[in-house]
Amino acid sequence: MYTDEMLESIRKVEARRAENAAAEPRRMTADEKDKLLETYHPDYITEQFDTIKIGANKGEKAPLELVELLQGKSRIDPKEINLDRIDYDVDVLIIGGGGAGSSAAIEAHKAGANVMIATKLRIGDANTMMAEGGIQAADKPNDSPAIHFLDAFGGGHFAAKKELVYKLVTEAPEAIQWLNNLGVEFDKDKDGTMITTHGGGTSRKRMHAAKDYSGAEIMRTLRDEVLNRNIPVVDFTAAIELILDDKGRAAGAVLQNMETGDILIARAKTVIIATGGAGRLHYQGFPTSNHYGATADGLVLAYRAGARLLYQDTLQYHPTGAAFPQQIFGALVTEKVRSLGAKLVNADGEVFMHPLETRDVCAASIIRECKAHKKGVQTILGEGVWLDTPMIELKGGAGTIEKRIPAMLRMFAKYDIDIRKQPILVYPTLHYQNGGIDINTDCMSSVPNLFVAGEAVGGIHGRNRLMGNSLLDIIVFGRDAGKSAAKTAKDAAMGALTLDHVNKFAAERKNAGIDTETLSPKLLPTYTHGNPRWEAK
Ligand code: MEZ
Repeated sequence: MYTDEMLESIRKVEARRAENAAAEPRRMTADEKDKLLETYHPDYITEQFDTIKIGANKGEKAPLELVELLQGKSRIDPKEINLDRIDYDVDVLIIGGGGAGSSAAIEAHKAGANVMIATKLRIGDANTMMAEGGIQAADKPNDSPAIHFLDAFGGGHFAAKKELVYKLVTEAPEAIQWLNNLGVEFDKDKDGTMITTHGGGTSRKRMHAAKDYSGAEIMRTLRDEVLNRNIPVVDFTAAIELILDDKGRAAGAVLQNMETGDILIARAKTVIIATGGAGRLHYQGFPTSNHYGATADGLVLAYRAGARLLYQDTLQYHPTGAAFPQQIFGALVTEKVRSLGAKLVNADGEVFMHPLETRDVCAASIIRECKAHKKGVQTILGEGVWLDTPMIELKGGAGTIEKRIPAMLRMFAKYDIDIRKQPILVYPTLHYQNGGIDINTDCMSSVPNLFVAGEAVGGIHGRNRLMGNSLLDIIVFGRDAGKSAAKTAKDAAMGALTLDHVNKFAAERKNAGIDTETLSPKLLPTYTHGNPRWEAK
């Protein structure tokens, strides 16, 4: 499968493999990291950002693609929407059917609420499903939530909201037990002890995994639980605008059937946004590891309703997206590959960094190796560096790859690349939205009765998330959002439904001289448009 030039470079990698495997690359100093990030991390390319002109974050910066959507035109004309014709009437409306939405639905249902999930694709079509390497929790004797806190807070450049990190790490061990009891098949030793490994930026081994299908296994379990509880899931139905009541509280959503284009009204005492990330906006032209639905819809809906965003200007580029072959360009190569012993090496077979630096540092380091040091390997679509996977079996013994990362083995085997024998080519891929909607510890946004969970939240991870803290946050914050929303719904008063905020936002657009025609929320990536089956009317 590899080209002759690639094979020539692989020979250099092989020649140094034993020496590289034994080496312990040094960690960068804080100053070195700062300089590296400023020079090579995509978050620092100023011309890729614009100033937001309207709404709660007016005057702050965000990526160009997001600004266009945040300031976009509504898909509805409020005059044409009949808010008296209610199609769904529930206590808790959950927008999004991934891990956070499902966890929220389970807890809200357990609390006795009448709950419904609306999702523009199907339940489980979400970034949760795509997560591979694992979920963090400090539940081993040599670890503690306090140490987990320091790792996560430091890894996020001390920018996270401390109270949210506290919640994340202190509720983590219970989250693992909850998943285990629901039936997630975590990797365990013969005596039943959970196997844990390191991730980038972790000072203890606290990554719990189900091989390299961790997200899929968690999503399978959550989906079963939602379906077993007979929680209604309205699929292929997108939320295209939130509905507020006359006191400014969230009170439902305008939904649109993705096939027929029909408009439906969901009235709800509380609403939870769990719409996930934004990788399919392909910021700065990067490929993505994300699911097709990741188009920042929740941020747009909440913003138009008046909610504040936090750290909307920071994205995570996973260091190891597949750079070759082109059929899997941008697909996730889990960090677990590095946790198990594979190192990153350049075209000359030289190790150029510690493989478990935090993700932003690691991604910037790969970009520098290719762009500045010119030590990348060229492909049709760009370039990459080697992730020397055969090192894993040098360290862990024959059979480790098949046992611990079978998904990786299969993904590359389809293209005649045996990762046990040959390295793989990687380059950063757009993976995660570090920022999102600002919430308090009850998961409520600045709009009353509007809750948020999962990747749509900003502030849990500061300006950089560590591996495995996202599968964790969808469970911790998903469950808590479900509980809080159900509790609030119990004695929530609801006034008259209104879409006045949509008119107000349109007026703000006009006053700011914004006359773009871009409709938002985006719902689907640009390249699905033109396909009549998927184009929302
Ligand atoms: O948390 C993640 O993003 C994750 C587990 C990804 C991975 O490398 O597997």
